[in-house]
Amino acid sequence: MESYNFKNIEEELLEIWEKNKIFRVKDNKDLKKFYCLVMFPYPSGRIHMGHVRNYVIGDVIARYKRMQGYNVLHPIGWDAFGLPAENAALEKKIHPAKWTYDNIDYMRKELKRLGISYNWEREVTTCDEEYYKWNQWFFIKFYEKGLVYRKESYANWCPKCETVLANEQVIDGKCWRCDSEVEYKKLNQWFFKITDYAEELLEGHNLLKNGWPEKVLIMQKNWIGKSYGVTINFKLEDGRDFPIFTTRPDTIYGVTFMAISPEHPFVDEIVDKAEKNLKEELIKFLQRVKKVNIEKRRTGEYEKEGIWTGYYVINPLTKERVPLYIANFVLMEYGTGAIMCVPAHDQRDFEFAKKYKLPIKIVIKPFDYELDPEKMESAYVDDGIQVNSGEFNGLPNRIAMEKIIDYIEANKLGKRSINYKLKDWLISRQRYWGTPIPIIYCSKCGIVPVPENDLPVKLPKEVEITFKGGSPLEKVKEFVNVKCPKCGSDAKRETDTMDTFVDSSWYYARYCSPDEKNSPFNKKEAEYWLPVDQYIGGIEHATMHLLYARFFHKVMRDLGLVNFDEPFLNLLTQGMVIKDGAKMSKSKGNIVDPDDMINKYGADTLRIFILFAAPPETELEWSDKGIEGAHRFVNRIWNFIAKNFDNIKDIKFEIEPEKLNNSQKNLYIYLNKTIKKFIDDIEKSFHFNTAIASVMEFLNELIKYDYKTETDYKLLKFCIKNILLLLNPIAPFFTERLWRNLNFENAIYENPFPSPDENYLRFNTYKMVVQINGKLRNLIGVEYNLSEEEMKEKALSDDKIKKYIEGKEILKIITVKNKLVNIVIK
Ligand code: ANZ
Ligand code: ZN
Repeated sequence: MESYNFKNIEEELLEIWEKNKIFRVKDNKDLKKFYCLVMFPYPSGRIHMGHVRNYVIGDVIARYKRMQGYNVLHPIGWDAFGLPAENAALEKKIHPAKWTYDNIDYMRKELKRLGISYNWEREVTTCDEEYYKWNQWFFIKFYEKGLVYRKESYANWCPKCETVLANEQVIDGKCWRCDSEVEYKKLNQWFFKITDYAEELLEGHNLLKNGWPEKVLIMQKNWIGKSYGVTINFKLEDGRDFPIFTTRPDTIYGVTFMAISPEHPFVDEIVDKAEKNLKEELIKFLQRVKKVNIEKRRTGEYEKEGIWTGYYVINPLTKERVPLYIANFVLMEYGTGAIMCVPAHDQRDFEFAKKYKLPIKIVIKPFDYELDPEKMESAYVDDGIQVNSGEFNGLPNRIAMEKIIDYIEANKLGKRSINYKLKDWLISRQRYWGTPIPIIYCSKCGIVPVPENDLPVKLPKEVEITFKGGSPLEKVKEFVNVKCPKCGSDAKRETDTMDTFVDSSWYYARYCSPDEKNSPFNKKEAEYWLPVDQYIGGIEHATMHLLYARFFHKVMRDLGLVNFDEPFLNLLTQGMVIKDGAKMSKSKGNIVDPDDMINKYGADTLRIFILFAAPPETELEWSDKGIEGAHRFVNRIWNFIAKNFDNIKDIKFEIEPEKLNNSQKNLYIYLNKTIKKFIDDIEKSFHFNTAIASVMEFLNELIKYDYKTETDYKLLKFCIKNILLLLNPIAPFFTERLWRNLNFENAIYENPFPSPDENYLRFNTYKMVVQINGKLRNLIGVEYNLSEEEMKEKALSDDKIKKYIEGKEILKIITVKNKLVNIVIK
């Protein structure tokens, strides 16, 4: 047999696969289906190791399921709109479209070289008109359902470049290009009403709790941020209502001041009516606070500041009169934009009270010690007993809470309410390389959606990308000027494009029928293929993408396009690939390029290394030794087969296990145990690393065995056949080459995945000798072929042995396979 030449093998097989289109789905809806989806890449230029990991994991699952008889949909596409293409256009003077499609062509080749078994004929590219047309269609459907609206909202604005900046273009509060101080500007922008689905997005987690990682569900839950509380009507001194939202009504007797957001509508009145000195101070304060990036204000990474307004507010329970502040930590977008402040029991209020010398009044006393407001260094936020709280004194605060709420509701001072942190999804981008928002502004008819028949609103090709003077589309007159579809008078197009997260919110459905002309996807195809059985991608998409896609799915359901509730039944989030302890990045100079590795070791080796180095969900540390180890493993299998090739190539075999002698039987059992472990590791949690390790161990046994008789060789060939089948999803090239060399029946991937012979899953037992310092102390009955670890564990957990070693220090433990364990103690 020839020696291992991965380059020839991989090139030759790629050609055969491509020619025969072997990974195409079968057009037979009676077959049981499996939809294996990987998060599609942004075509940035080259595949990186993170992609390799994601896509290799997906490929192994797809190939494994195919061999188990499923009709597998394993598609790929390109998340192709986005800002980097515009950066490239500016820097390199290439059109964003050319840059994008060139990158796609290059990356497609790279993915093919990795041997990923995609259904290439179903490729979807989001910047194609046939794709983004449906983004626009969805926008209009959402609009008709009242799920889209336009609102003035703040955006990052660079005064010098005269353009809106995305959050990632604001670096330390400055424009990434010209370093000017970024300002905050109010613009009319479009929103998707995801908040209408907040409750359902939470409830849907019940369907996902077995299939999704718990941490992703927790991240989504926190992101949605449901809070149970009360809206309480405080009063201004003139009797006007002043509603606030609180989750801690039990602290209402401890309110010593109130605060409103700088954006609160009442602020205008306060400024208007203030006398001269205060007015000036207020205006200065507001100007300063409103410059702080809203993200920073949301996360609280800034010094808490406020200013007294001159107003007082009356507490409806105590009738006390407390001062009203404008405070930068109060957000207009949450609750009512106004809060009651309890410095003794809320940390932010505590810091604020210290800074402005406001009183601290304790109303919840810890169960076992006294608090002294003078000496407190932080707020007491835990449970306790109610004090200074009128008729509620002496009650545990959780009980007082319910009673206080009942009292408030009974006396019409407020009512129970629920708030969500989740905000509506701002989809407007003042950029070129995205889906044009299909809206027309007519001076007579107002906002007019583009009629369905006029879709797609095509992105004009001729455009100048300058990052100056507003959105690029605004300057394309032929695009902007249009006749109103309703009344025919002169009108203007919306020039914003959509957030690219819209594109990725439904792409998985498009793969079911990528050429569908009359709707975003064909209903019958979708009924067969959806939901996605296994989704694989990065944890960084836990909130935005995975929440947006779930939202989209629910709207598609309410539009009658699908008839089930959740799009992704199972989710696997793979860990990062790191090198020298850090994420691979250009700036750190620690990038390992997948292409280089394929040139040096072949795709099979790279795939094995990626899967063997760590279980999928944890971080994977790149190691040159590791990839060499993987390469040796492939060579070891190859060379072992080459060495025995002449002895086994013509053997036709049928194994009759009951006729095997003892050592043959042992080998046969070993094989079955290996198959069982391999399948268990994959089925339980895709632990390919331990699955591969068990094949490595088995290979060692196989190599050690002394082959003499014809049955020995028959058995060897049988074992090799199974090893090749087990490893085929993981390393598809060399296993297929060897399969062909050995003339096994059919193409390797057309064979069923091995399953263990249930009658041969336990080794015979023997009496394992356990010595302590060389002296025989016990004989324990155990199975043959335990690993070193297993032998030690059996010895150490034996009751008799435990007595001997109790309280002694174990210096070392020596094992002799299938024979003895010697424990050396001090
Ligand atoms: C008084 C109080 C006392 C509060 C106490 C907490 C502890 P979550 O759980 O996140 O919903 N709050 C309400 N609206 C706000 C806004 N627009 N901007 C900033 N803070 C706001 O938090 C609810 C609590 O956050 C509310 O309960 C309110 O402070 C504050 F010992 O009211 B609390
Ligand atoms: Zn009109």
